[in-house]
Amino acid sequence: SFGWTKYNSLAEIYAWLDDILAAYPAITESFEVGQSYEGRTIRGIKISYKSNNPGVLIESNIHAREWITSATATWLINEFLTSTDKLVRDLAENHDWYIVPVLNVDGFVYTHEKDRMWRKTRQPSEISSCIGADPNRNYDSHWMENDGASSNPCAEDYGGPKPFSEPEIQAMSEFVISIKDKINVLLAFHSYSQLLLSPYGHTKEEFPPNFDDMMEVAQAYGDAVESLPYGTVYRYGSAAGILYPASGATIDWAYNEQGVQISYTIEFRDTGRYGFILPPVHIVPNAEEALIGITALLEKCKDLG
Ligand code: 0X9
Ligand code: ZN
Ligand code: ZN
Repeated sequence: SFGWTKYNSLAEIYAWLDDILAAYPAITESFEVGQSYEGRTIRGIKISYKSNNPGVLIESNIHAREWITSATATWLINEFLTSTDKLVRDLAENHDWYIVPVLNVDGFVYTHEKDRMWRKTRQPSEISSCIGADPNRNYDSHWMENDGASSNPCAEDYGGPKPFSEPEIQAMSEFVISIKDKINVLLAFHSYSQLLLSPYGHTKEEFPPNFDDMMEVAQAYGDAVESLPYGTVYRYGSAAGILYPASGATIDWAYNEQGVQISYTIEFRDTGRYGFILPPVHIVPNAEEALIGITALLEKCKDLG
């Protein structure tokens, strides 16, 4: 059964989503991003309390083994619908939320059933017996440039045979394009390392025009997380600058090609002790950090105009 004291399967998440949609029909709407390679439906939920709100898109669990991301995304959905806290209500009601809790559905099921450490999609390669591409290298933005992705189908950061070769990423790109006039913020949930990463991912020699604004926004997130009693610290910078070059990632494509001005990768807990196999006792504290961080981030965006 579904809950936040354990990690849930895709079937449990989708059944819970149906319960939530049935319980809040006036403010929620179900949407389908598309179908995965293995034929699963990639589902999402829109939460909207009123018209003309600025939109926020959350992409979660693009990497299969990063279970804390969908656990956090579902917890946020629940808070946006049920919280009685004034700050949370304001946050929920003054934005339109488009949340995709599990983008890489095939990989996610595979991590539950076969290999907990799987990262990629599950589409076979035509040139190798290795399976899957790194979905966060498959978007059509500086695709396969520099050292930001591998052309080896057996590599964990294989960019795929061509941009948007992975049906999940093709579908997500079409979904983003369909709502891009309604969103000003895109957050891509990942784990782990406790980082806020802005564009660019493909080069550390250049920085986006609004980089200073994005760093202020990131600092607001980090400061908010530090205001909680858990002692968790986030670092921030451009993805290529403080992590490593990664081309063809969601946030870079959204920023570079679709004009989404605030586009962030958030790497959740921890810093490596448990890594991807983060014990379930971390789910709620991590989600609380995400909630207060996102609140501060959006508040700062508003101040910057
Ligand atoms: O490598 C990735 O795709 C992300 N790290 S993870 O450990 N979750 O795999 C970081 C992506 C950030 N880079 C760009 N946005 N370019
Ligand atoms: Zn380029
Ligand atoms: Zn990731």
